[in-house]
Amino acid sequence: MKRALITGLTGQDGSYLAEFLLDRGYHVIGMVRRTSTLNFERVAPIQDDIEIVQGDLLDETSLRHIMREHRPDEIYNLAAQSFVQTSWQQAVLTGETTALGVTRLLNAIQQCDQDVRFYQASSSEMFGKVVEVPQTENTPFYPRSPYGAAKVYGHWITVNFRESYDLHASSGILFNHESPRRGLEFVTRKITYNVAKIKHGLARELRLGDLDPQRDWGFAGDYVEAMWLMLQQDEPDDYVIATGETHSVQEFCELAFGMVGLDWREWVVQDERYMRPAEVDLLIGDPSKAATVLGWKPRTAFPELVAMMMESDMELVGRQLTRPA
Ligand code: NAP
Ligand code: F7E
Repeated sequence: MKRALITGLTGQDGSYLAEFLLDRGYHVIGMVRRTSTLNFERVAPIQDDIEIVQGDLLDETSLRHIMREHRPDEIYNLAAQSFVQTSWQQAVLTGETTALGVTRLLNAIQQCDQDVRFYQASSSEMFGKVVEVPQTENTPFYPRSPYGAAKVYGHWITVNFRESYDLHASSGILFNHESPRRGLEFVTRKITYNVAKIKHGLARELRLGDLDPQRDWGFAGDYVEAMWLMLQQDEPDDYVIATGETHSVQEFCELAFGMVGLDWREWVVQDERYMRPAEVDLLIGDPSKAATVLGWKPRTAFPELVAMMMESDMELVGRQLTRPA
């Protein structure tokens, strides 16, 4: 039985990846950090099938301990301070976790078991103010936030450890991927959850920032398969994972409101508080290397993704309404 360690188990991607690996017969070890209240909501249905271990990307000793005690064959480093907006307010913490955290984990691997296969969750935010359209594995980086800058560091330290120590370390440059399990602060889920509240009469408006940015949005459930495929290759490498389509925040609003018979223009209010000091205007990835080498293709089209999230949030808000006081 193969053993996989997932950092960031409690996040959106961690939960989908854990399900994916359990289905393939893996022993899944999920790293979680200590919190005063449990936040296992996303993994609740599979919690008993996973070995949960405590560790923190800020604490290298905890990572070495996990390596020695649990001897994983594959490590998926999904843990990060992942919210771009917060990265301006907490730039140092973002760097400690999202950048140096990768080095701490790679150090632990290098010292404990160099045969481990390692996946780093890199991001399209590294392309930032894009210098090429569409973006490929060879497009130069131009990050536009402390988060983007931290991910660039995490990406290059992964490449460096691969080249320095011959580690099987791969980096997936994933474009935005969403799901009903997306955090409520990210724009897609903020939209679908609030549209559901408006439709149920629980909210009167939706306050958003810039409606013009365009993103290449895919479904998280499709993207975790690509992470796994990267670690099954004979040679480690870097791959862009994307749909090859781009849509604006406004288009997302139009679709989501339209799905429940509402006109977005009557409900959306623009609010300075959600504008960013520097914006990423346009992201669109070219996933052809992943298609050719990994045989990976996205399965969920954009309207399907919006519909999946809308249906889930309509049901969730409906349940909240009918719950006895
Ligand atoms: P997410 O939902 O924000 O999950 C982040 C996870 O990291 C959570 O489990 C969180 O734990 C954990 N974490 C944060 N700080 C930690 C620390 N110091 N030590 C250990 N764990 C820590 O993110 P996601 O959307 O699943 O994304 C997964 C990864 O892919 C992240 O690295 C993200 O930056 C990257 N990425 C995401 C996208 C996307 O569109 N989703 C695209 C490209 C790259 P708590 O639950 O305790 O907070
Ligand atoms: O913003 C605009 C905002 O926060 C998308 C993370 O998973 O994907 C994610 O980063 C766009 C931006 O995601 C609001 O300005 C407008 O242009 O959903 P988001 P993100 O910043 O693209 C990348 C690939 C990652 O790696 C990250 O970890 O939407 N926008 N109004 C808004 N965004 C938010 N959050 N809230 C608004 O009210």
